[in-house]
Amino acid sequence: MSASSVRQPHFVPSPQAPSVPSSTSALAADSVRDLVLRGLRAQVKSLPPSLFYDAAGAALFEQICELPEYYPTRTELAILTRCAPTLARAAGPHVALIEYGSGAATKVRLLLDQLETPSAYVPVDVSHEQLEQVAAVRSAQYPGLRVLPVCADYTRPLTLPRLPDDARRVAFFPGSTIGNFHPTEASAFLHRVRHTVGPRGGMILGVDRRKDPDVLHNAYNDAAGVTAAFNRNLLVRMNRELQATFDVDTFRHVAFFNDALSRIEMHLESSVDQTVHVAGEAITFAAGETIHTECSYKYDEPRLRTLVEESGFRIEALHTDACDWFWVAWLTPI
Ligand code: AVJ
Repeated sequence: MSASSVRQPHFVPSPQAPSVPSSTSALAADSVRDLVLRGLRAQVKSLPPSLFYDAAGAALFEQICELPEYYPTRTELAILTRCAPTLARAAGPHVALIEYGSGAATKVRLLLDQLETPSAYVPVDVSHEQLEQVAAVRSAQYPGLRVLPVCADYTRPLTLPRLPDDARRVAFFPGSTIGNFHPTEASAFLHRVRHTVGPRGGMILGVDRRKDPDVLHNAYNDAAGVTAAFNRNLLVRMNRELQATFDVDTFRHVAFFNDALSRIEMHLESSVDQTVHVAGEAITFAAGETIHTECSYKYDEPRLRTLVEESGFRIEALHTDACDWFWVAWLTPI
């Protein structure tokens, strides 16, 4: 085991929390409270999707990925399996691979197995526990690979550890998580990635495509109710972490395709007029009022091209599946 090459996670200080203790996630308790209260005080209530991923939420998401209706994970895996050799050839030798939102870091193996002498792997994630485990396991599996975990919320600017000077920096952002960003935020994020990888860099980006609305609808309204549980877990989390008083049974999981904005929207809809307390603050709901918990944008080629090009990248290759449901895009700086 080459455990010596695993460094301690590199914590990114934020203005509110100058040092993040190693026992917690990158989202400190006070920033969770601030995010939640800001979202629930607003005229139109919303919560950021990054809050889904506490330990229970991360486990529910792993279950979602196995659902028959949830096509993105297996579709992207099929594309990556087929195209990893092509992607690895395009990326070249001595790559420093930076994965945004590494989670269980399963997909990255397909790339690491094909890359020619990869020099570093930088998993970035908010979940400290998962990050440490991933770092230890991947480091043991790939002797000679420098594993440099970063515990951070990548939706905000972050500082990376020092990488080998000769390494080509390649960002890996699979899972179509780019879909969680509104188009302007998505382009700001890609622009930051472009800056991070530099003029010789590259990016491998997973993108969910526009498709039959029924297929989309079913993927977010699974028969087993796992997506509903994932959505409602936000309420459970607030009850536990913020002394909130949500009666989970009075909130309904709602997910639909908004065609005009080309996105799936997830909401939690209150079935009654009620007042809930969150971190000591009263929040009122009218019957039928919702908390908007997630957007998942679906791209067509013109929308993707616009996004990529306004961010300083160009589309070098678009790899897709037999159903044309998903893309793995290889991007290089303009
Ligand atoms: C992790 C953002 C890609 O948008 O499909 C799955 C999250 N939400 N089911 C998605 C999710 C509901 C997922 N992403």
